[in-house]
Amino acid sequence: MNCLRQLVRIIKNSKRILIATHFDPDCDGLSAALSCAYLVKHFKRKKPILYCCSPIPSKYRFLLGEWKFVRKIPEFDLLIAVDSADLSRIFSDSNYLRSAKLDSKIIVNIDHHKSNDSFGELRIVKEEASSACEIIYQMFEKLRIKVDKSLAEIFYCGIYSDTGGFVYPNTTKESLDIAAALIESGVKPGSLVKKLNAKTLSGTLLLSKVLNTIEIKNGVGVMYLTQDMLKRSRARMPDSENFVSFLQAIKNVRVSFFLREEREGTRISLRSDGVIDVDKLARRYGGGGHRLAAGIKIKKNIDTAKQEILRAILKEIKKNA
Ligand SMILES: [Mn+2]
Repeated sequence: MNCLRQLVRIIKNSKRILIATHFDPDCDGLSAALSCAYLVKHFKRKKPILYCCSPIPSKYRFLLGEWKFVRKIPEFDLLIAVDSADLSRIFSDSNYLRSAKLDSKIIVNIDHHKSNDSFGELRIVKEEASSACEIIYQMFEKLRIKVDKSLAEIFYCGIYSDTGGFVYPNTTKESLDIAAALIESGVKPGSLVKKLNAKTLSGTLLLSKVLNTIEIKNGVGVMYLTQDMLKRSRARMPDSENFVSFLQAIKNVRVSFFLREEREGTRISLRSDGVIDVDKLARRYGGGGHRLAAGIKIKKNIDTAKQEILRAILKEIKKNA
């Protein structure tokens, strides 16, 4: 039986369905969870529960419509995990993962990360897909389920974000064909993207502080964000989600990384033009992602992390030269 028919059967046979996306959710992660909720709703009278262990950034709330996410793990028998390379991205509480509570559950893994560790009974993992939303859209297409305007907007935002507005190398004919179909379903790209990209003043002030820290060395760009900058610009961490793209857009920058000071260590976003595989590099530090875009969380301060990652990147570039 193919994966899709298996998924439909599992959905039909489950009583309590939990759809979960990763912590610090991005637009694709949220949109993938929401579109899955539409999918489940098509087959079940009872609505699924949506779960994310961190708060939903306010800039994405317009996508939620009738849905809300819970932050406490409820009772469930089926877990559909989206846009997450492994279960620790979903359940940040490692005690929960160790507690064997998941052993009795059916787990479905829908993802497009290269670093996906193949968890779950049913895996729909497509590395070549631009986004998790692209994979889920194709399910609707194959199942011939109608995509209404509000769902089309959700899909469009997810694909738009993960392709950097149809700019990154993961932009394919497939993703653009889907975008065109979504426009046919009622999406107005101009006004929708305006809503999606709307910045707060504090977020823009934060960007100016972060851009002030840019350094470029041998084709590698680096910049950072401290808790103090957040405080001084009255911004929030999610405001800095796409800052790294400013760095990677600079002429002659081949690899870039953006460090953010967190309560326990540093979070790092990496981008590459293809000269090195940043997923491979990130995995050495317990992170991962895609070949051209990846992330790391380490328990070191910004300065130490910066030196260490810069050395690792320069070494990798040299090796590939
Ligand atoms: Mn994604």
